[in-house]
Amino acid sequence: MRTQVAIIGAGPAGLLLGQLLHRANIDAVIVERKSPGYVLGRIRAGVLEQGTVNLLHEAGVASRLQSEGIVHEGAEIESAGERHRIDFKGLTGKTVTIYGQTEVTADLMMARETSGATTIYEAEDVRLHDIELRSPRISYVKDGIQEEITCDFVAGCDGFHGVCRQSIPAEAWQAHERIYPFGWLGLLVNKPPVDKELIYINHPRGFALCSMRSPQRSRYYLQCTLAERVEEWPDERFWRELSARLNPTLAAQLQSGPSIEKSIAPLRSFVAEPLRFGNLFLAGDAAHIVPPTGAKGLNLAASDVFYLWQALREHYRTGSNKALDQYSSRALARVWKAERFSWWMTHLLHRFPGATTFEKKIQEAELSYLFQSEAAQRGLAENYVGLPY
Ligand code: RFL
Ligand code: PHB
Repeated sequence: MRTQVAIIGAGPAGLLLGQLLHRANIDAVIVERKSPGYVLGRIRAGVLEQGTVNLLHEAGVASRLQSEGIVHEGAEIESAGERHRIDFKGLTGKTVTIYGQTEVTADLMMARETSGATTIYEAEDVRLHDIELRSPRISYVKDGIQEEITCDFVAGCDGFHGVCRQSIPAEAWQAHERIYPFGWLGLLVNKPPVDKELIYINHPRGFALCSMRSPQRSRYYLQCTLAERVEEWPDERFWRELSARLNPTLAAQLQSGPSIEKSIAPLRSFVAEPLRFGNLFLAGDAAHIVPPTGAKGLNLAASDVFYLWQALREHYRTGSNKALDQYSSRALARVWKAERFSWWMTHLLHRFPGATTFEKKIQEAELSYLFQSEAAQRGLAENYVGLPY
C-alpha cells in the first residue's frame, strides 16, 4: 500500500491529524495496535481549551461537542478549608469546555468511517523502516499476514509507550523527565457532580479533584502512593477517602454510587527533543507527557497536530518544507510552557512525601499569594484556558 502520510496510533492525536489531512485532500492511513473498542474504553481527559475546540470545529467534528460540551468560566481551588474561585472568563475573557476524550475520539472515529479513509486496527508488530530516507516504510502484521505501507512522511501519534519514539536512534534525541512520587486514582460514576465547576483540593491527606463529564456523570481523583493497586480501593473506600478530603459542606452534597471505571495513573513530566527525525514527526503523548493536574495532555496533542497539519498542508500545496523544518521548535515552544504550568500546578496542590518544612512553607506561601493576588490568578487562568498557538 502507498500513502502520503502514515499515521501511527488512533488516539486523539492520530485521528485528529487524519481528519484534518483528509479535509485538505492529503491521503493518510492510520495504523493502530488496538481495537476501536479498546481505544474508546480508555477514560482520560475531560477539559478542552478553546484552541482545541476551534480545531475540532476546523476538522468538522464539533456538532456533538457544541450541543453536549459544558462551558466552564472558572474553577475552584481549595486549601486549608478555604475555597477560592479562579474566574477564567473575568481574568482572560476565555473559557474551557468539559467534553470527555472518549467522546472526542468517538466523534473522530465516526468522521473517519464516514470519510472512507483507511484505518488498520489491531495491527501487530508495527515497525518503522527507512525513516531518514525519502520513502519511509511501515510494516505490520494483520490477521497473521505481514503487510507494508510506503509513504512520504510518518506521524508518530502512538502515545508514550509507542514504537515511533523508540525507532529514533538514541544519539539523535534527548529525553527530559521528572517522575513524581505519587499517582492519581480516578473513578467515574453515573451521579451528578458535587459542584457545578471543577474543584482542585490541597488536603493534608493528599490532593483530590472533583471533575465531571456531564450533568449526570462525575469524575473524581485522589492522590495515592505508587505502591497502591486499584484492587485495594473498593468503591466504599474511595468514597470515604474522598469525603475526608472535601470540606464538610461539599462532603454532605457528594453523591456516591457504583464506579463504572476505576484506574491508577502515575504522574510524570517528559519531553523528547527534537520532535523530528528524518521524515518521522512525533506528536502528542509520543513526544511528551504532563502530569494531569493542569489538564494539558490532550490539548498539547491538539496543538502539535495543528502545527503538523499546517506544515504538511504547506508542503503538499506549495512544495515548501519551511514549516516542516520549523515543526519541532514551534511545537516545543508551546509544549515547554504547558510542561512548566503542569509541573507548577502539581507542586502547588499535592502532598509530597518527605517534604521538608521549608518546602511545605513555600507551598503554603504560593497558595496564599495565589488567593490574594489577582495577577497570580490571571497567570493561572491564562495557562489553564490555554496559551495561544
Ligand atoms: P494516546 O491517547 O495514548 O493514543 C496513542 C494511540 O497509539 C496506539 N499505539 C500504537 N499503535 C500502533 N502501533 C504501536 N506500536 C502503538 N503503540 C501505541 C495506542 O493504542 C493508542 O490508541 O495518545 P495521544 O493521541 O497523543 O493523546 C494524548 C492524550 O490521550 C493524553 O495526553 C491525555 O489523555 C492526558 N490527560 C488529560 N489531558 C487533557 O488535556 N485534559 C485532561 O483533563 C486530562 N486528564 C489525562 C487526564 C491522562 C490521564 N491518564 C490516564 C494518563 C487524566 C488521566 C488520568
Ligand atoms: C478529568 O476530568 O479527567 C480531569 C479534569 C481536570 C484535570 C485532569 C483531569 O486537571
